[in-house]
Amino acid sequence: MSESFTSTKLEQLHAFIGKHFIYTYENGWQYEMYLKDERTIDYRIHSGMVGGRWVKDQLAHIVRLSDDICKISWDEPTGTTVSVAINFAERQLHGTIFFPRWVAIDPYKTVCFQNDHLQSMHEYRDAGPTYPKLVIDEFAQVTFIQDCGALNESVIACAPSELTEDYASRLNITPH
Ligand code: FER
Repeated sequence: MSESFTSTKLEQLHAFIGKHFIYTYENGWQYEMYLKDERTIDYRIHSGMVGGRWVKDQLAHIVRLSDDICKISWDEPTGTTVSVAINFAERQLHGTIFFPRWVAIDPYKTVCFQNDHLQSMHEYRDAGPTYPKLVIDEFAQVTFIQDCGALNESVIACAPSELTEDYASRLNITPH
């Protein structure tokens, strides 16, 4: 199969770029993601094992699977790897998260504004232990979707705990 057939073209991602959405995994973990451009995501984690963590400018692989479905995959500075497929039409998502052992043992070490702590995340990652990994394989319900346009730095701009009550209730975010 030719490369041009299997790879997603930039114009096929236009429908997805700028999307800002909130979702809750069946295990109760609540996440917020913003597709900032065709290679970049910002996100906040509202509850769950690493609730409170937030990240800007994570490099990601974003592909189109259908007009309504895209898949986003990335490798964190912590060594956690994530792949998320989102069906915007049915407001359903499936995420697979591969946590290195050190994150499973001490999840709070990753709870921060990661951009300010990239060096320590890399040090933790390299110190391990990495194995056995903790694999989380969960469906989620998407509870909120809006379009914010590309490269909007105001979408994910503060810690989950710093959101105003108004904003949290408009976005249907459950305080943790
Ligand atoms: C997600 C699942 C996991 C997600 C992010 C993560 C933004 C990241 C976890 C981590 O870095 O510990 O759906 O979406």
